[in-house]
Amino acid sequence: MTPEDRFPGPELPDSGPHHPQDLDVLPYGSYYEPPEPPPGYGYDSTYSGYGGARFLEQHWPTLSHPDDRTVQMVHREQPPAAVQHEDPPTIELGPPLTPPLPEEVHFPYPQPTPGEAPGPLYVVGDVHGYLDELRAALHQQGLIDADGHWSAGRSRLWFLGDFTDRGPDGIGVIDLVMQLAAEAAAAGGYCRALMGNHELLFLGAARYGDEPVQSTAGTASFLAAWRLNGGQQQDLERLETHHISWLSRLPAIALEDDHLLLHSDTTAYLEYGESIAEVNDAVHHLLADEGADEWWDCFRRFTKRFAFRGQAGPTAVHELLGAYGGRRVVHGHSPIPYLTGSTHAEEGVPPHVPGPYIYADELAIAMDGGVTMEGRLLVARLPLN
Ligand SMILES: [Mn+2]
Repeated sequence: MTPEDRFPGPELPDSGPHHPQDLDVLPYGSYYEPPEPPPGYGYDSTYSGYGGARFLEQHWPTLSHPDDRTVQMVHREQPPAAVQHEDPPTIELGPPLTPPLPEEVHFPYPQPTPGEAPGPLYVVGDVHGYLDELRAALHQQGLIDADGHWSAGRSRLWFLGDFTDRGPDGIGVIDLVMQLAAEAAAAGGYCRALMGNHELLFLGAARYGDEPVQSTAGTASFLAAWRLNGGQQQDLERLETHHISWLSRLPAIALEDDHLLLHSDTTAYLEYGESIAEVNDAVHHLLADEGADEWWDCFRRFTKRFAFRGQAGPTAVHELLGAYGGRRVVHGHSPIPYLTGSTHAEEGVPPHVPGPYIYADELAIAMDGGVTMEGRLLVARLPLN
């Protein structure tokens, strides 16, 4: 039994999906927790049974622009210092960690000269409508300026999907990513994005609404499932044709510098093709030509999670790498606090997410810092060591 097979759902109204696998990120605290955790599950040395998982501490500097409104828009409360000291330490396994990120803000980003090699590669985890947090995180990495415009020259930026739902401004997030895609291309770099399961859900809600779809566990509808999974009415009302066109053409997977980028930590991609092009073509064909039932089936498959956890995790990663290439998978979708089982540290205290989470024998990097549960919106430069 895979972890997602045991994934519980909340009590659902009759109009909603009935199958646990149909559900995405559940409300804080309602996730499946192993009834009997493996010895040392968590952060001591026996965690090596889970592949030597570790956090990569991501230190972000305090910006020195006091009049920087982009950053000042973020008003998230930080946990008290005393609590931070009690947070799980970095796993002391494998080689020592090398801080991958410089301590200073790269702003303005140095402009490359023509003929230069491809710019540095960055990835962004799930955004889920948290536009202010996204702007702040991109600015802190020097990828956008204080006005929200691309400032990273030939850098390559990949979003790992899930732009809308739960947070306040999903359409604003899509607008920003589309804008950055144009600006980056003009500067010789690029900004690209993967399709997450919430893109399928959002597009399905817009296209099929309350139309019943055949779920394996009964009748469901995209609109009901979208609302249950954090769909924001104002996003649906602001969704325009050009958004739909852009979202519908996003690739499901991509390969960059030996990193296999995908949204969900699942091997379900293999059910859509034996190569990256096959998978992406299959999804595009499905969105263009197939009906609600096929959309729903695709959404359900790309909502599975946790395939890279546990003892079978590295094998699952190798399945994907063997088919599509690359030496590591980089994914979003499953918030790091859930992957690490650190969601219930203390009542009212946000989960501690020091940075990207490396696990599955160091074959997988998790990038969803759990911004929807007061974690962190992660932007990381690859490779991580
Ligand atoms: Mn997702």
